Amino acid sequence: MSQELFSKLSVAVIDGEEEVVVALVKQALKQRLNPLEIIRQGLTPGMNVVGEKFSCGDFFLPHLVMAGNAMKAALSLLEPALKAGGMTRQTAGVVVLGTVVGDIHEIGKSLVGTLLTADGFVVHDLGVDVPTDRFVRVTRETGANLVGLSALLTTTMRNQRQVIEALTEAGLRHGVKVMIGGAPVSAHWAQEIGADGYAEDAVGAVALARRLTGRANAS
Ligand code: HCB
Repeated sequence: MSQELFSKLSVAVIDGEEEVVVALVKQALKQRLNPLEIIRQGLTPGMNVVGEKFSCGDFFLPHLVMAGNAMKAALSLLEPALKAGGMTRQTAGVVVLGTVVGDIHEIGKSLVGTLLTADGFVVHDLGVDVPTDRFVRVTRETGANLVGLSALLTTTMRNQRQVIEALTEAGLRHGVKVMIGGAPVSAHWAQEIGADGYAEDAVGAVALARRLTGRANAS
């Protein structure tokens, strides 16, 4: 039953049907389906198909925009449930989070922020297209112990390296861990640019954040 609903959700995301997506998410919440599974099995597979179709020229920019809007509407409906399902309430650490300069993809980054908040982290979400020096400034001002960098474009991945270098130059790198994510990014890239870790999705980002901040065994 839930599988059928997840498939419908994927199709609605692919079609960029925001109203249908919203109605289906409401239905899923009413059925008490796990919000993370709604994202994993319904919304994300739809987004992946949109990306593939865009790659091969079947879809164009408006399709990305419509799917993006549908996903954002869905996530704002799911956010209260995601936060209510938070695993712990203790303050776990302070995170500065953002999508690097030149890149306006926000959905994945925001989802990471929501789940980190739910897990007890204090999250300073700087948004998208964040200048490198802003990451440095806010890390210094907040005393953050973790920086999360998102990049969805092969052309902006290198700006993750730029932020790490700027943190080093500012003398902040020893006191802060850096985790990276985004579709073109990998564990190998994290190693290459001197990041402390890579997470494939928001659940992985929470686990990584816990590990990097010394809370690996916390419930
Ligand atoms: Co965009 N776009 N896009 N796009 N877009 C991608 C990313 C492509 C892969 C599509 C494709 O060609 N297959 C592609 C990039 C190709 C490349 O560089 N290799 C692409 C392109 C080319 C572009 C433009 C250049 C298109 C153009 O203008 N011609 C343009 C770029 C503008 C710019 O940034 N300067 C563009 C624009 C857009 C929008 C604005 C229309 C829209 C974004 C809307 C928004 O965010 N408000 C958009 C969308 C929606 C996509 C796709 C379809 C979905 C992205 C998404 O939201 N996924 C995407 C294709 C794809 O990725 N499959 C496509 C869902 C979220 C939940 O996943 O991977 O973002 P996520 O995040 C995960 C994960 O990576 C991890 O956790 C998240 C949650 O699970 N994570 C982190 C992310 N950040 C992390 C940070 C951490 O510290 C830890 C983990």
